[in-house]
Amino acid sequence: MTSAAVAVGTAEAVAVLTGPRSAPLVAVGGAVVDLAPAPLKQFATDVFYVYDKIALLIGTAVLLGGFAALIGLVAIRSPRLGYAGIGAFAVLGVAAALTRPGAGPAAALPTLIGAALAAGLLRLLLTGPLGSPLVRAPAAGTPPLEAPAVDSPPAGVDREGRRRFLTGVGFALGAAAVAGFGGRWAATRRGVTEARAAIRLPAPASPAAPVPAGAELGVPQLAPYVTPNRDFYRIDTALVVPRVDPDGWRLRIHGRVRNPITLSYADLLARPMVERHITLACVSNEVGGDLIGNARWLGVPLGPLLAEAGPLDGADQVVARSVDGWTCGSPTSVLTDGRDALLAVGMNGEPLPIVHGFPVRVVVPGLYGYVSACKWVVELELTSFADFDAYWVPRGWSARGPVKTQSRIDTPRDGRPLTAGTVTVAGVAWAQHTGIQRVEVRVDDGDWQPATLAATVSTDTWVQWSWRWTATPGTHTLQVRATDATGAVQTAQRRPVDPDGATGWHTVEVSVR
Ligand SMILES: Nc1nc2c(c(=O)[nH]1)N[C@H]1C(S)=C(S)[C@@H](COP(=O)(O)O)O[C@H]1N2
Ligand SMILES: [Mo]
Repeated sequence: MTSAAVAVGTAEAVAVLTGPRSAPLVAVGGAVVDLAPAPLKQFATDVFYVYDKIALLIGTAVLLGGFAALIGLVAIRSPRLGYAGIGAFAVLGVAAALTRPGAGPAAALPTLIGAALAAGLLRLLLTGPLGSPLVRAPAAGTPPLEAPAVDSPPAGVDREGRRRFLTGVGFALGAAAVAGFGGRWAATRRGVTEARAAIRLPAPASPAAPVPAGAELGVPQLAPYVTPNRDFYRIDTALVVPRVDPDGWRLRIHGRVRNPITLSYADLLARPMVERHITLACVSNEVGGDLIGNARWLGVPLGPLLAEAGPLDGADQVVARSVDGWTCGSPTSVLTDGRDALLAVGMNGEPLPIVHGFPVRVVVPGLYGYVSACKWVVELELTSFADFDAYWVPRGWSARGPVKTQSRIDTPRDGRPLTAGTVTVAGVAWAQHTGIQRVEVRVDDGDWQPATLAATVSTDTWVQWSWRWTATPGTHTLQVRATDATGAVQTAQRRPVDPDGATGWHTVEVSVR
């Protein structure tokens, strides 16, 4: 157990040098994430929600700890099996680290060094100067029958030995903790935060349309028209947030193109920038859920860049690849139809926050994030839908993910006690790149009542709506539905988030006194 703590702790420290994703906990955890069957992953996500990553790391640590305790017990009986156990741990860790996307041979180092130290420590504990009381060999000349029992060293004789043993163990555990947590801390602090803080983003050649005063209804509990960065939802598979240095960053546009292009961060910033409000939504957003946000993005339009690369015939999919190997695929036709599909570098007036994809990510109005919004993007590969399935597709999600028209009631909240009289019912509705024409509310299956729509800057964002209700005492059900700009009414049919986005009307129950 102590040896394993030392192994993992040391490995975490070494991983500072070889990159956080080569640390054994992260590597094994990452492999677990990628290999886990979709339903299991969905279960884990449902149960732990945003804590699933922490839970996975803790779970992996507990597993390793249990394994280590086992090695320890075995080692007392047979040191050779103990070393074999450490060897097995090393093979597992190295295999996980080396098979992570983008891993070089150096990725094996943290685990190897950690395991070597663990083996050395095991040796010390078993035979060395720490003088383990557990496997004390009978003194020469002592008849075997009088040998001390393995689990109860005789009092007095071995008290000193045991004290030294426990001190050694405590010291090793402490050092392992310092190395492990220190390594993790250094790994997350280094460099990139400073690089991000030093960036001065250029002014956009085409600035965002100012948000009209009428976009914000100012109703308490109603989601603000523009979501502050700190409140913006976060979804990704990254156990450790990738920390990409903008100086070393390159974007490769390649695959089925006439003219492959490689861009540096400086190349990107030198191109004419546009700034647009775009509402990003997650396909996993339940009806009434909050995995959606609206931000002002600064970036380079993708359409002209792709045109320069010159997609070849049949290249109907653009696969964006993240530095951590995650991929998503968007239809080439969507990225080149003139909408503001962006390689974004700025979010609400600052460089992209690290968790939202610093230094560069993709944002496409009208597509769910899992088929478009690649964070920490380093590659755009032109291919076809027939030839390549992006990350979530083999895991049961649809290859195409246009956003579905949806509406949400933000106030009153479900189950909220209200006082009879005038109650403001309000929320948001979205149909990115199509636009919302109408929002209606109904009470207890009564007639649909038209809500008032707030202003927006474009069809690429959500819109706030409100409706004044004269509430009467009793329990009531409120429902909302939206109609998009083409006249299509949001479907009542309840469908789950998989494979391509939830449908149904958001419904809340309130009791009025
Ligand atoms: N590299 C990477 N990019 C990613 C993902 C991911 O797992 N890895 N998840 C996508 C999904 S499913 C969504 S909904 C959006 C969320 O972006 P946000 O975290 O900035 O809100 O990021 C997308 N980009
Ligand atoms: Mo998502």
